[in-house]
Amino acid sequence: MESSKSLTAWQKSQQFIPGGVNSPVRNFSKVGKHPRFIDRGNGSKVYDIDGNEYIDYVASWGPLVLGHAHPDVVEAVTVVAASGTSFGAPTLLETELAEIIVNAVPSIEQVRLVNSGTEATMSAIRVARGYTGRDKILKIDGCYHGHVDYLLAKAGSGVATFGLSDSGGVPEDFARNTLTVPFNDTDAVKKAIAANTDEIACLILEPIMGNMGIIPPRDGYLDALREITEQNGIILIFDEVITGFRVAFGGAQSYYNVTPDMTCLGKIIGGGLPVGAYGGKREIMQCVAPEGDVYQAGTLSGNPLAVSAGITTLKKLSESGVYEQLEERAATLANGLADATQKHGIDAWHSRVGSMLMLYFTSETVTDADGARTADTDRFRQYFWGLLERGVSIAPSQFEAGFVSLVHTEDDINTTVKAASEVLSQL
Ligand code: HOZ
Repeated sequence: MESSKSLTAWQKSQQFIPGGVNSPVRNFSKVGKHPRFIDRGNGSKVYDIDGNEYIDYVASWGPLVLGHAHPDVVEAVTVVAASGTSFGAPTLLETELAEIIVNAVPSIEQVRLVNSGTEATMSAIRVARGYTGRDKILKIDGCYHGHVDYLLAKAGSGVATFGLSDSGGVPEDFARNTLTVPFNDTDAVKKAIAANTDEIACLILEPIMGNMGIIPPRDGYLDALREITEQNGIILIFDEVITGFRVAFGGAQSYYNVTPDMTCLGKIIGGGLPVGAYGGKREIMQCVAPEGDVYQAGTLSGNPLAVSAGITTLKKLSESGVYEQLEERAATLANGLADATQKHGIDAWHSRVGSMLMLYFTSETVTDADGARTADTDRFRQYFWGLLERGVSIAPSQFEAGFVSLVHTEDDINTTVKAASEVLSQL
């Protein structure tokens, strides 16, 4: 497959941008060779600058549940842009998006829009600390909540991809109040709380881990966390930046019927434009300035373009049959991949919740970050390139997620399974 234009583009971008990319995993360094520079996307496909076509399961790392350049999203953004791209003043669109979110997500009575998932988690934790008057926070090994200083300890996504335990540039003091426990382990949570009585402001987690591959919660795990945190006056925060409006219209909390105190959103609610949001019980959100003394602000927060793309996307997702279609297509893909690994005698763990999925190259059952770390990343590298060379694009890391969107056709899924089977037969 010809990729000389991408190679030249990458050589140039590295002169001006660290690693030639604006987010680390994109530079393909953990799978080797060079990244493909994308020219355009349409529906389920992306096209690189050498003219290659790929069936895309990266979906901009989750937001593009309607696929690339959905005509309604493009029209909404175009119409809004013609009236001005930013005002730094309230608009009716912001209330419209907030109302949709409040009506959809069980835990959210009030919501504040920001510009990224990182801002959302950072702000939610500040609010939880302000509300409780406590400093310590509890996070889960392998959960990734953006690049907030004190949340990079034992984080997933790029931190896991590059094998880092945490990030340089974060003073020890900043992470002093971050406690970490394994996923799917309620005893570890109880122990951490017992050792820090009345000191923990919040427990933050991805209810379905989506930055270490895909790791679903065990039956009863989220319910147990709800109970334990409630008993101890700890704010339970679900980071639903990936799962929000992805696994169900009301997110993982409605999928599993467990309501946290606060929720962080991003990705899908911006329809492919930069966005984030955090919300929760009215009483807690009333701590946010100007109602309360917890400060958080942003010049481009509630940006009209992002908000209009988000509203259009969420309206489409509210139509009947949408989540059933995502489930059916993703199940067909996951089953096809499982059959292929079995047929070719490959040790694999297949993980899927709704339209999020991951194939781990391991003989272990993956129920937490340590399980995910047993995966053979060299095998993943070969699998990744085999797929890419056959016109199928997945995230360039074992520790990210694959996303099926509403525009993936049966044909796309069959082509993908056929390509994967060919690749697996050669591993
Ligand atoms: N680390 C994020 C996904 N888990 C974003 C990756 C990117 O956009 O490059």
